[in-house]
Amino acid sequence: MKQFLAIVMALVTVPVFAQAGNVTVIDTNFENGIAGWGPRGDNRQGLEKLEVTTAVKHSGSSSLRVFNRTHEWQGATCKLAANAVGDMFGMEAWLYYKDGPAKVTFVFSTQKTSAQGQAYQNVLQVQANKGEWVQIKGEFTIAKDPTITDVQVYFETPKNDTVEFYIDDIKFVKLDPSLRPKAEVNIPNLRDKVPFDIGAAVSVDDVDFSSEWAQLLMKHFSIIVAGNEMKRDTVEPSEGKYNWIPADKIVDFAMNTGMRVRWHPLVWHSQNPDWLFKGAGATKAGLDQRMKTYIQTVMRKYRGDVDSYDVVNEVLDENGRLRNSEWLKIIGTEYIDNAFRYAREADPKAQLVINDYNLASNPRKRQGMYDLVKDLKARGVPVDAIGMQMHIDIRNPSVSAIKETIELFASLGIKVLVTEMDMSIYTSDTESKKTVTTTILQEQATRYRAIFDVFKEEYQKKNLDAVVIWGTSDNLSWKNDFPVPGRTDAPLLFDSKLKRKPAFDAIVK
Ligand SMILES: [Ca+2]
Repeated sequence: MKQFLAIVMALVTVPVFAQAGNVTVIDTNFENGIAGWGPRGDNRQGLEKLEVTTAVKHSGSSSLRVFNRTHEWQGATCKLAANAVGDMFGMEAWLYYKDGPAKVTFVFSTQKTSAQGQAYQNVLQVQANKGEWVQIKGEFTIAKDPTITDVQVYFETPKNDTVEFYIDDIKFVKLDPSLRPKAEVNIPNLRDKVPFDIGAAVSVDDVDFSSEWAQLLMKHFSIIVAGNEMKRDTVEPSEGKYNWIPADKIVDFAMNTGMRVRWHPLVWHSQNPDWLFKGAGATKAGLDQRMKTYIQTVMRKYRGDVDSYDVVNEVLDENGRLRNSEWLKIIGTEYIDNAFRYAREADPKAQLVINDYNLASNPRKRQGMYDLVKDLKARGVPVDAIGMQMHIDIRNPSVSAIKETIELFASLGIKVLVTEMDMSIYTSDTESKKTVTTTILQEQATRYRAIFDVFKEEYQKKNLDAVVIWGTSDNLSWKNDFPVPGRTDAPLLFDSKLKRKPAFDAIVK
């Protein structure tokens, strides 16, 4: 499943900006000039422009106008602080536009520069209505990475929109250390309370030993998988030029803490580098070679460290037929066979997984997966396990459907993994934002418990191998702002302050 970049929400329980220990690092109302704000990129053509204007304002008599944008990443940027690494920040700003589509999504992002280059992260987003000021507000952490030499904060509209926009009343504070989330110490270790290996999806920021998220991971989890850093657009941005830095950090963390590592994914239709399906190498034989080279380069590098791979990811459509991906169109149906064979050749001991979503909730897709794996097995293709992503919600699919799906797949003589579990508090892609009440959290806890009871039973029957949760704390879930911008979700076992939720208590009890 597509994972959006980490989104960090406001902590509603504390009036963040009022804390005495906070240090203001940016405070601009554009009443006295442009301060430290400027256009993004090298702006070589001088196209994008910024100016202080009195035509529109949120406060006082002026605001910052951002115009002549030719790319969606162009916006307004400012240096965060002289020494920003390892600190947590609170931010707020007001945004406005008056010409263009009825709605525009504004994104607040960071740009971190180190010797390796620049890393960009979308931190917060807000949907604006034309002609109305909207506030963007929240918190974020800059990882304690001594190689970072500069941190910029900026506002952009990265969903293919170059509208002219206005900003006013921007404030950034370095948060009082007492406000930072802390992993709870005197609670049971989740990993000791379930019989199977239990994992979590992480980002490279989480595995810094100074991070409280790292403390949480070490205490509760025995497997990690990268949410994004092991996807091909990150690993091989141009052909043959590999960027191992983020994946290495995650694998090193696991090796240093005695955790297993899963690799997600090797072959997928999404989050690929632009060159992959283009050029002279994008023929049937050429693309097959590009697939083989990638699979075997990754697996030989991490042989002995990474022990489980999503070899192919999301190869089925909602009708249970093969997805009409570039892989299928260019190579043909044998791309799946080949991917598994190349993988087995590169690392005979690794667990090779076919991973997909909606397998418990969509009977056609479940049957399609069963038929596909049965056929692969019959032809001797080395597939070891079916990965059920398990992005589910607080009502659906039923516990019995989950159990039946695991047992159906296990009847093929292979293992089942739960690879990306989370449980949205929303039951549709259109439901609007709601308050996370005790009742909702209790309902979620009851359902998590019932499903984990099935996992335990299926583990004891030797059907289920491991369970991976798609994240740690709710604020880092990809479910925030997706698929409804501005809608916050609470699908995981820990809240944004890293406190255990009723779902955690229900599982460990
Ligand atoms: Ca102003």
